[in-house]
Amino acid sequence: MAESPMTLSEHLARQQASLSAGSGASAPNVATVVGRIGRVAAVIAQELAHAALRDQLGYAGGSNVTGDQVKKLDVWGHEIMVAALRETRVCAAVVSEEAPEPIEIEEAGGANALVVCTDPVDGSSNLDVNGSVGTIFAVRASEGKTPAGPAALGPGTRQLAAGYVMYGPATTMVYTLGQGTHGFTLNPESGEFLLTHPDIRIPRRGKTYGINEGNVHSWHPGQRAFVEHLKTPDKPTGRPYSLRYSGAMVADVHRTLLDGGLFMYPADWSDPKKPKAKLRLLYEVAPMGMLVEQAGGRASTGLERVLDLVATDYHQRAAVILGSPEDVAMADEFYRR
Ligand code: FDP
Repeated sequence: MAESPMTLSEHLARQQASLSAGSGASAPNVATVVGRIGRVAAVIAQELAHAALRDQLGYAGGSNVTGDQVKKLDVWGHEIMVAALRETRVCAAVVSEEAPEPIEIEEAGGANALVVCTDPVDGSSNLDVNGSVGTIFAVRASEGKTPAGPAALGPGTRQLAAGYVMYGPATTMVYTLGQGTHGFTLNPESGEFLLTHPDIRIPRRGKTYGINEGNVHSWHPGQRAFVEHLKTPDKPTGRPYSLRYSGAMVADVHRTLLDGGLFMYPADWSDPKKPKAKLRLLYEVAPMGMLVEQAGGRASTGLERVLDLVATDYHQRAAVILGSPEDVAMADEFYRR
């Protein structure tokens, strides 16, 4: 009989053991937080499946700090995520898309406490059309600071863990503790995540690109020339690439991780002195950057490595081009020309 797949908790325990053997004093806490996010994700998946039946779709009224109109499920997802992280007693602050300032958790503290940056329900414009949405998170060390929120700032290389959950036909959780990128599928009967995609390796090159091409008028000239290049037929290099775009970052990054190619959300260069990006650095771009790099891919803004970007604001925005290493390198080259 085939061996039963490893559960998320078993996998986290192994990862934690090998981290603790090195310099990972906060490793047990990181594993606790990631495991807890897995449990919340199972509850979110349930709620999403029933949302239309419970009048949970649609807008809550008002907009969040980054100007997006807030949906009822955004608010609900934020509340349940913060409550769950509070229960871990090792998370000292939460930076959430739905809160202007970090939420400080006084019960947790100490040298090995953590800060979690999260977008609890990302891609929420897909909610009302029953499209895929996700949860994105990153874990950083609190550095013993009080308040702990400011420890979320700084470069993405400081992330101790990153991950996402994709609520699609199946619920998938993908995480990294800096030792490879691993994917799990939720067994809805047991409520447990099981290892289905161990050590994901992104293909060196892909065949697809994902981008909101309606914004072509505002792109950097290098971005425009690059997408034109991807669309120009050339059999030996596998062009034209096919366009795949769902409008939910998690779903688009998940496809890119597994199949290769590119997910891009470039900045608006209408005013070249002030390029404006859309996606948020702390709880969208930087965590995805870590996951993709840990799978052998690359994540860039076109001009620099995503993980080197220094966050100085909780809701800072950043451009992103991520995916297969050779494809992202080619994008960077177009930006340099
Ligand atoms: P949404 O606005 O629906 O929350 O986080 C922002 C995000 O979704 C990403 O998930 C997604 O990749 C992107 O915005 C889609 O933006 P466009 O609608 O501008 O293409």
